Amino acid sequence: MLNQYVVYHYICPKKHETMLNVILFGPPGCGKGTQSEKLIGHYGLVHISTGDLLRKEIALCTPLGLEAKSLMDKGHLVPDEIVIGMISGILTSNSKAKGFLFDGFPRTIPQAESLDKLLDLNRTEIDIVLSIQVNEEELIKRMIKRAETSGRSDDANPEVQKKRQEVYKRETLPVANHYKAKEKLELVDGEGSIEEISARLIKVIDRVVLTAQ
Ligand code: B4P
Repeated sequence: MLNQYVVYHYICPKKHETMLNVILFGPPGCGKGTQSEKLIGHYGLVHISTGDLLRKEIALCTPLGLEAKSLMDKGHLVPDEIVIGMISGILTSNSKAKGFLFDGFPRTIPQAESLDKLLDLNRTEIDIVLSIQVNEEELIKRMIKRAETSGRSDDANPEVQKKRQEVYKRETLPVANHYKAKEKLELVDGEGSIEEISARLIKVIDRVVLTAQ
């Protein structure tokens, strides 16, 4: 019995205690991208936005970008294999990071399960999932405003925006329950000024994660 214990701890050394891995979760337009900018600066994390990564591929007209564009323009999600492949590469090439801020990922249960496995391989895990709560009327207002300046083809069309909200409810909302079952989910009010919301997010991270260390 003692030998088994020793072997287990030799093969499975402790998790990286100092890493901080955060998921920003919520519907399209809730402010994930906006708040990510604040949090990565505050905690020194590597920012992983699957939306930004896909838009870079689109700008470069890569085969992946062309496939992604046709789906994103209709309000659909990009296939899990593509997105998981992108994340896996970034985790590997940032193995010395202080932690990661996942923005817009995972968006489906298979993506969440793959992320958990990838982090486990790197002897780390998700510390906290911050679910940004914004009512639908406010979301629509923000998206209309963003469409005026973003140049994003998926922002311009109200039908596409509606589709994205439907896809969110059907495919992405279950991800919240996945992390709720692991006691990682925290709901945060996403209405008010950008600074007020950042302060709320930081307060929750500090309370839940840093005091637990
Ligand atoms: P994303 O790029 O993730 O975009 P988003 O969900 O629309 O926006 P976000 O929540 O970041 O809102 P933002 O801060 O901009 O995804 C785009 C598409 O890529 C998806 O539809 C999908 O097709 C594809 N995709 C991405 N990840 C994928 C994945 N994992 N799997 C499959 N497909 C994937 O805020 C919105 C607006 O509100 C901004 O204009 C901002 O200025 C404003 N705002 C923010 N906070 C505010 C506040 N407090 N008050 C007033 N306005 C505010």
